[in-house]
Amino acid sequence: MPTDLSNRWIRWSFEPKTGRWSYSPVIAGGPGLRNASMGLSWTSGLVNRVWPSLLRGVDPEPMPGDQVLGQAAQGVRFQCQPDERRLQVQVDFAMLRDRPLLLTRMKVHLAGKKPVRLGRLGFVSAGLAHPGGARHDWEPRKSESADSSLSISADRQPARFFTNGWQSWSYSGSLSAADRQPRTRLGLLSSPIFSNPTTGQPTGDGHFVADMFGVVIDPAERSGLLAGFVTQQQAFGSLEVCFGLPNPGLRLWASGDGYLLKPGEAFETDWAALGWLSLDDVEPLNAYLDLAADAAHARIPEVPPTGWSSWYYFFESIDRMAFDQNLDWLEQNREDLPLDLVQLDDGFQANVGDWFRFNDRFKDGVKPVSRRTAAAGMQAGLWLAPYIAKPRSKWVRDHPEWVLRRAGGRPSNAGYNWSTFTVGLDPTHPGVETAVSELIGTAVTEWGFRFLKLDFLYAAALPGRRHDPSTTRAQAMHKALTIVRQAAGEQTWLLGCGCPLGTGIGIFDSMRIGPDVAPRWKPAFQGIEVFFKREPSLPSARNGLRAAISRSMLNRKWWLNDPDCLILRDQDTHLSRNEVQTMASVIALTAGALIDSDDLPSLSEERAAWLARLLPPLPVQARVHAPFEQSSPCLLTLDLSGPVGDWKLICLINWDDGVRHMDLDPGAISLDPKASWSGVDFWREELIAPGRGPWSFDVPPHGVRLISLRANPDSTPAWLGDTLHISQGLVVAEWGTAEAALRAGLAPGHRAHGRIWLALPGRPINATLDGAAVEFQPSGQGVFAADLAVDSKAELEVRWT
Ligand code: 9PG
Repeated sequence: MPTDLSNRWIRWSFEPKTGRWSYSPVIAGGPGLRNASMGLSWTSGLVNRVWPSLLRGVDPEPMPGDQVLGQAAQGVRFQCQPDERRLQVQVDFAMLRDRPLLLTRMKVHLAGKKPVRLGRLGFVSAGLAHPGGARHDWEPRKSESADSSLSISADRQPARFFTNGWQSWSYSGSLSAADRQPRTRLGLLSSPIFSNPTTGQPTGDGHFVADMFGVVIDPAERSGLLAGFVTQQQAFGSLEVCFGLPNPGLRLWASGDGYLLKPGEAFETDWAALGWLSLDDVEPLNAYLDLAADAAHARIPEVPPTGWSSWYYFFESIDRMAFDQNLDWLEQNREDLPLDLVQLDDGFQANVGDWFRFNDRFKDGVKPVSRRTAAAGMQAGLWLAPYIAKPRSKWVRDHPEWVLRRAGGRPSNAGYNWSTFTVGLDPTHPGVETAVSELIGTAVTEWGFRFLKLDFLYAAALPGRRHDPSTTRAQAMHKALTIVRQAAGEQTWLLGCGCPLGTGIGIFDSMRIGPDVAPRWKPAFQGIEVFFKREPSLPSARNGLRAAISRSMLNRKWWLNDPDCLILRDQDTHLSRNEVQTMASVIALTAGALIDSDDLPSLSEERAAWLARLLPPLPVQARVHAPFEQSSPCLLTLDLSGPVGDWKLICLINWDDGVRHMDLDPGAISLDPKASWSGVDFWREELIAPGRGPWSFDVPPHGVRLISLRANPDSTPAWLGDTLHISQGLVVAEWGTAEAALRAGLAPGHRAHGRIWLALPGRPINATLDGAAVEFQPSGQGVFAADLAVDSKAELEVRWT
């Protein structure tokens, strides 16, 4: 267990007597290096004292320079004594001046003559003690100084852990100390897909792991400890936390993956980061997320993609005719639904691993696909999975040496998909590099796609022997992604999918941040839910939407989030009307990519109208409430403002299978409890009558209540809400009132229809939209509603008595 401080770890312990944390670096495979320990005191995020006093055997030096990762920093360096193999470890600790984070990294240098293979590089291994007191203060309160146990597991509100999953599809979210780490029960069919083998999959209660970063949460103290890695380009980082008393613990390590360290050479890890955070900050992870973004030069496009994908209706059976019919529909309906991107997914290629030939459904290849899409005024997108292959594919048969293999020569298992066990390709092999570069280059320049969805990328990071034995899996992954970015060019939009997250920062413009959605709420296999419904990463609307929320903080920090597609149809689906509304609400409010995946020509008028109401995408994402305290957060809020004033969008989500009664307290969403509020229920198209709150809502199973609230104005007229656009007010671009009249410039940006609600001082007597009469009906309490059909721009005039 974690507190068992074997000699494979850096030892991290808290000394109650001195109030100091100490580190003893020990490197995997080597015997104990001399003890080196230090104490750090941290107040308000600034270094105020570093004690080099507890050192035994090692003299710390000041770390050269005053910057780390481009940030002002101050640090110390420990050069540990070489062991008998003349393997020498250097450990740096640095504190950033402007961000409340402690950074540490390790460098291993081999002076001896015999090569060494690197195992785990341990950074932290400790029983976890919460020092209490101010949240950036690493010194104990005097009264608590004897307590070095896990004081955060207070009975009232037990500790929690936020886990970040290995790749796009892996489970992420907050877990309580009584939970177990979510994992697949499909064993070798799926584990290689969803989990990092060097992270492990614990099975006990309160025993958790995370990839790249995680947060230990103390709900009672409203604080948390972030532990993770800033970049993932050198060695994949893992975090393990165990809440089991009496031996709670935490460890953080980087995986050397058997990297062959040659005489005279050195290996350096990515920087790890540790920091206390406050749950009451609007985004507690910002310091860490920003640092990681800066360190890897994150790409954050201004505008999220809107579009259509072939996958979630046609799946692999997409053909040219179906594609063209959808494209034609988009062209014909452009005035109502101006979507930018048309993305052909899996199903055109001869085989996964045979990309330069096409199947019978795409006899003429995909060039006509991009050409027709461009002619229709849209951006063409193509799906490719360059680092995974089916075992009988051309690439594998022609080049068995490209395949990642285990020691005995058997291919590493990339998981079961497309009715077979798949294999991963070795990006350190020059043949793979050439082939993938050629594929990507051809797709962009020859086939004409400036948007590529690159899928199953984790397969490049499978464990296995590599052509270059002096490569960790993270370095191989980073190489794989650098190859595709270089081949695609800077101008191509790259969407990462099935990708180990950290390595994708700086490469991808958008990133899938959750499991696949599906036209059903819970996962199933061939229609059977029984055994599969609890699977955390199998395709299902629930799994996809939960991740869209739990990873929403990554949006516009590391890339634009891709929450996966909207499935809006009311036939060929198991999704209920409520479930579809939840999907539309969550995908729109998290404000990442907005891609529909239905057969558009067969979409009902109602569902096409729902899609139109999500366009254009919201300019900012909603705030997720209690993301670290709830495994399935159920409240999103978004503050908006425009010419009609300020308002708040509120989305209550019911993840349960039965109706849930949910109370909404004005204070909890920062509304003045003394003011009177009114608004509109978007999906029910109903007025929320003026009142003070608290409000109670019955939220249907797997459904939402999406409402706007605005302070009742002292003087009317006022815009109370609308169903023209999900924002309930952003369509109003101009707003002017005179004595007994108002003029509103409406600019939905496309043809839109819906209802509006106005609070008026008198009964409307004359209302027009671009000169044509509009009829208002009273909704009570001085509110009047009208149905409008607006061209991309229109002027509304209302006069009253
Ligand atoms: C195409 C699809 C779509 C989809 C991708 C990806 O075996 N699996 O666990 C598994 C997970 C996801 C998956 C396929 C298989 O879907 O996310 O959008 O592009 O590939 O094949």
